[in-house]
Amino acid sequence: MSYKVLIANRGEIALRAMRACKELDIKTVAVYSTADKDLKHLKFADESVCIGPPSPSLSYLNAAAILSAAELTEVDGIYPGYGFLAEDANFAEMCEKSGFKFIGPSSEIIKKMGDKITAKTLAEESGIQIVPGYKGEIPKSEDEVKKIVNKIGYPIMIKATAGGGGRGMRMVKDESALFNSLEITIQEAQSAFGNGTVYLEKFIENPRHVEVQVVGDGKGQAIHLGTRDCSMQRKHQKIIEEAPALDINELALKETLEACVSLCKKIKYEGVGTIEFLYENNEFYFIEMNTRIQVEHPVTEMITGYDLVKAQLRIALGMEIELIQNEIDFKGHAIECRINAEDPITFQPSPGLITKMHTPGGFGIRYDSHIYGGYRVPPYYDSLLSKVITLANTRESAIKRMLSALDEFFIQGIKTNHSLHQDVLRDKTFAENKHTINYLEKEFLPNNYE
Ligand code: MV4
Repeated sequence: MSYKVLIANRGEIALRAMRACKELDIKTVAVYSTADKDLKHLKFADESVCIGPPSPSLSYLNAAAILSAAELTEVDGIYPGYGFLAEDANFAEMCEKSGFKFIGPSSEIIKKMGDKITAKTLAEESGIQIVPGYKGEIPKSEDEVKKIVNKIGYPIMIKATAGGGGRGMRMVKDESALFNSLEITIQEAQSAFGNGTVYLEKFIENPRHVEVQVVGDGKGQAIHLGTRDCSMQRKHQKIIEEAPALDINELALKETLEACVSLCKKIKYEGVGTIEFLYENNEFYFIEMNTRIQVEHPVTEMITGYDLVKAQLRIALGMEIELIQNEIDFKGHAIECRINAEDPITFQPSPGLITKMHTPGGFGIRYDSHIYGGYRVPPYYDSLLSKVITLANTRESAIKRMLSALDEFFIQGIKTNHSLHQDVLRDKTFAENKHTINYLEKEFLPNNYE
């Protein structure tokens, strides 16, 4: 049986998917916007189809254009990657109805996890600890609302059920701001998502961001691939990720990993997924589940030797898949640095021509990127250029190896955040693994903090 897949994405993840397809003897169709005709993966695709002008809404987010390309090239499945249409339940449903396999969970599961109240309820039912709060209907009576919030205790977070990834949420310090914040959050959610439903949570003040990688076969079998720590971030953009998350309470970890697998078994989860937590004072608190491959998936691959993108393709196309928890061994520590085309101080995007570059390599170093000398970074998309990943026996040696990799790595012609990475990797708080989600913005970069 020979398969053909359309890769509905661009940049490094399109190249990552292309490489996985080749290893599995899957034929590939690349789609690209007019701004992306020089993308590296197009050179390796069996076919490529231009799907529209540079604007994402007219190309990579244009479901009709992508489905037309799929019809034209008669593919079996569509690989969404991350971003763009990867968690769009309507797109997944359109794929299903047009006879193309959406490479990921069913549209029904994407929809359920996209509704954060439903996701929290499913997680809770599987024994996952959730952030304490209130997910019922907000009562009309102000006194009743006050009672609910006083029981949670200030500060609280108001979150839109249709939000996620930092969108549609607001922190409330005390009762004086409560009703105004509620009204604004509901209004904004209504206009941004067409759904004004909100829920309330205790505000977790200074947590780490720890996530669990899961894989399900869609038939009730599921495994976890351990944790990642993604606490080093700015404005919801992760900059460094690592696996596994260290200094985690052993019992809480064991219970959380088991409950994550239970959730996947219960909903017959298909494909790869990430269950996100806030971690503070030895406790995990579920926040949301992402139903896609994530940018930081390589750190998990490095410590397990398990190819997550190949797993996505195999599961979706009904190929044989080995899914036994006992076969997963965790070895060493992996770190990923995201190199972005941006000013290292102002964080302004810096697109343009890469005049000259040199990539890192060597023992324990992985380099995932679509860029090359002479490539022009277009201004229309995400600024991610390259992911440098190191694997070593310990966290300390993985950091050392990363510093050595970054020493070799240069990009000329555009600005990148290369120097920010070097500075963070040499930071004492980072070295001691004491940073939380607030560290980069509030302590490391206080002058840039707004
Ligand atoms: C929170 C929180 C504190 N308390 N919820 C931001 C993204 C979305 N996934 C959830 N987010 C948060 N939810 C409660 N109850 C703090 C954040 C948060 C955050 C979470 C993970 C990684 C980075 C973050 C940066 C700012 C705020």
